[in-house]
Amino acid sequence: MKSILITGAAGGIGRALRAGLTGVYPLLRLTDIRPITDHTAGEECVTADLIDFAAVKAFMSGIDCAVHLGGVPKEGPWDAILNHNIAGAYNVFEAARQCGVERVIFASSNHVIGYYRVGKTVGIDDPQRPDSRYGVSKVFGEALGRLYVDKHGMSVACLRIGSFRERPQNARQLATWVSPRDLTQLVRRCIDAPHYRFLVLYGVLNNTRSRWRNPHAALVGYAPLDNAEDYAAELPASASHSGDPAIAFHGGEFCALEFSGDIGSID
Ligand code: 15L
Repeated sequence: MKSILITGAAGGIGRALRAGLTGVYPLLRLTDIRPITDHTAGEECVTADLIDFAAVKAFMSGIDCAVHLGGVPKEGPWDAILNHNIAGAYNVFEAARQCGVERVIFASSNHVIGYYRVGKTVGIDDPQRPDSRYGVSKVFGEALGRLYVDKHGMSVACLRIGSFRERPQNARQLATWVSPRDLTQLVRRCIDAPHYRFLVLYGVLNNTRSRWRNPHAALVGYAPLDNAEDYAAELPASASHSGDPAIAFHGGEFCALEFSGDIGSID
């Protein structure tokens, strides 16, 4: 892979990836709805809205591997999720197909499986249980990936990213934290790995308290270096309110947002 595209490159994950990928590949094309003006040698910057298919197709031209981070990074109003995450993801996959892009790495999220109880370890074959409109948009993106692999022979990796932070900030993140250097390693492994069809990987560390099985990690050679446990002593102990959706389920606060269901009936 020689020409790499990052959508959503001005965001937090985008900036970290940019730092780790610049100079590694002959071309790194960065795109975002916000202008990026400080490009260096080997980087190209394109300001574009993912809703604009012609613009997406233009920045996709000549790319070998697209890393799709763009969109709303948390729960949001339906219009925003529909446009930026759902239509945006469609435009990225479809433009990639039309431009002959070999591989797409899709930034999915742990919120596709948010409504599993924290006592259950979740793998990649468990049915998705999104916890938000945002989570639904990531389920949609993963389904698009599967479609473009089966129908068009594309190579796709979906990364169910956990809590991307410099360091874990609360008890939940002792299970869900992913550090900038390890997420960068995961993306590089997914770019560089020899041909694969469809992978689903948790973007998480080997956290001692991890709740996610990550069988495809070994396939791409992802070997995380950090472990949230190193910070456990600095963080308050986890509360045990089984009646609080923010604590009972994998998705944390996203599960509690707008919640009006019956927590006891969620198995
Ligand atoms: C995500 O997918 C979000 O983008 C981020 O804002 C965090 O909330 C993270 O998940 C998480 O679960 O901690």
